[in-house]
Amino acid sequence: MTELAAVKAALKTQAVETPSWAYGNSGTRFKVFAQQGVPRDPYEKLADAAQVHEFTGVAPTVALHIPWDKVEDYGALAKYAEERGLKLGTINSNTFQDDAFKLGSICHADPAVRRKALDHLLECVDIMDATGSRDLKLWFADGTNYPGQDDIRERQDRLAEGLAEVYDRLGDDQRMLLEYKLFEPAFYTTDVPDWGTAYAHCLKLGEKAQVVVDTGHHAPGTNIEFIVATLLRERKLGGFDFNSRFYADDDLMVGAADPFQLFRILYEVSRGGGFTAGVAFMLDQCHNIEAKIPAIIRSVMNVQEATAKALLVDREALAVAQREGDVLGANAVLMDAYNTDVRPLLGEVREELGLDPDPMGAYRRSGWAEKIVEERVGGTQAGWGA
Ligand code: AOS
Ligand code: ZN
Ligand code: ZN
Repeated sequence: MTELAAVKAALKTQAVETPSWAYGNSGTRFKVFAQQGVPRDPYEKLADAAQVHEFTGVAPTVALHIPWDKVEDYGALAKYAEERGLKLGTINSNTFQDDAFKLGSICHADPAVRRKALDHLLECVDIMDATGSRDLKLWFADGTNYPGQDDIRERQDRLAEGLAEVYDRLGDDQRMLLEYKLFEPAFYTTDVPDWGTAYAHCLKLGEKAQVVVDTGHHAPGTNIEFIVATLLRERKLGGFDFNSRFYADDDLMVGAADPFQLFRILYEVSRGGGFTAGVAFMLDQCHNIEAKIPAIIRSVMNVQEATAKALLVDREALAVAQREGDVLGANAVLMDAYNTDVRPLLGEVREELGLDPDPMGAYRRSGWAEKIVEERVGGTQAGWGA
């Protein structure tokens, strides 16, 4: 049987990185339903992120997005974060909102546009130096909408050339995390559409280049846990952008649409040593109709619950059943863990961390939501849907 103390210890050291953009107003291309009290600048995003970490105890870092979180003094921003128990996390580049990038950024046919995109990526690495961030996350909206629009192969050559230049700029302790996405905003080809393309480029670049699995970036029905197991086995899983989807890249609260899939993914992470192998567990979500901070707290709790269930799988019994070809027995071992109500266990973990066992209720009782509405008038967020 799984040693409960070890499970609790793993749950206490788990870290989920929250995205700065999830605290601000964002939405879909159809509408951003602005909410009162949202952050007006990166500092207020960090103040909100500190609430998530205060009540969950496992959200100590915040991913930044450049230019949405550009500031004059990153040292001051890092200090502000540390004073609230946080650290600045992954730096997310943005080569998808400048008019020049309409036909692509580092895959663009025009070398001048590629240079502009690369200069932005190199600026992001400069910011990593200033914030002490380990990871640069690269998601490229680059692609085409019509057959014949551009040369598929040449775009891969341009991509490889650009990635190599950024890779060479990275410091010894820095990484680039290349994120793939099946489609959107390009609708015919996307230049990094799947795990195989991302993996092939990262393999050529070297060990500081790793793949990011965004759980909303696959065709419906894709077996994501197979991709996770394979990338872990190849030591090329840099991290996750966790969210939920019903149909596309919906960016809903992780675990809300398919908690069983999240459990299967995290089982493969636990099976492949992913909780200790430098895998970044990031959220990448946009909360358009639900209150932001509670939605992020819920997301963190969903990751915790799926992790707890994954860690409770009786590996010895599973291995025996698998070796014996006991199909129903092996499945039952996994389902027993998945069907375990881990909320009491997580309540104990939180109490042992000196936290309220009910993070959501504790946040609601804290009065923070009312405070920020009163203090922050005219919240805005340059970013999704802005
Ligand atoms: C876009 O769909 C991708 O999920 C990106 O990872 C993400 O939204 C972006 O990094 C935000 O900056
Ligand atoms: Zn993402
Ligand atoms: Zn996405």
